[in-house]
Amino acid sequence: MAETLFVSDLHLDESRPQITSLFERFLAGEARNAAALYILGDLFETWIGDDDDAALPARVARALRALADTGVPIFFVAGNRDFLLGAEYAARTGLTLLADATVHVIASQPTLLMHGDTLCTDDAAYQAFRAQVRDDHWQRAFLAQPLDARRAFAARARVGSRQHTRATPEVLMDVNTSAVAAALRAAGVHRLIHGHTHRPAIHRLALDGRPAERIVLGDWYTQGSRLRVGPGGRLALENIAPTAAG
Ligand SMILES: [Mn+2]
Repeated sequence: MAETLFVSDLHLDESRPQITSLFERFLAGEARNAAALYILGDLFETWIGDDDDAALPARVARALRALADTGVPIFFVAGNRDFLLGAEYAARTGLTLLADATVHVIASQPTLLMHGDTLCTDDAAYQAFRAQVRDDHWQRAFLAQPLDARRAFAARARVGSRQHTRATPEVLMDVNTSAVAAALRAAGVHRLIHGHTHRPAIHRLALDGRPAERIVLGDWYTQGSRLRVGPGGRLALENIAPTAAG
């Protein structure tokens, strides 16, 4: 029986070609045997629109399409970097777009799937920024700008994000435990899988007197990382070593 695979926070970028290669090998290798692949946000470091004519989106589209064409379903939840990834790129690659906080039954267990940024409720500055850029009017106005202007905005946003990360206490950048409990309760489930914080772990917790789990996926800055869920629900959260060939 096939496993279900979860990844997030690859932050694919022209500056880390070896990570793009690692992801291509993952898609052409172990992902071929998966029951499904879930990408829970921040696949790309930046996303300025599906009409971006840069080389990286096209390269990644070819690799995703090759996997989709073998019949492996690929699901995508947007992250805080690639929330503008839309229907056009999904059609090109074979991705199925999911709303944040979707429940899918994984290995017989209803599982809440999120990027994770909405759980970081202690970071008020980020949540204000998020509300702005997730607004329909803001997005339409942004996407109406020429590609060069959008690239310049994305570059400024990255600098701002780095400064914010440096200036914000670690504890504020992690999930809020009340927000986690509220999300699980609202969904009526006892298992949550998310990314975003780059703090890979399997947390066991108690929710209203019942055991629950929160699985945090790892980032792909210097290596790969993925969660495997076996048909019986067994969890394996592991790194994928980069190869010297890059
Ligand atoms: Mn993120």
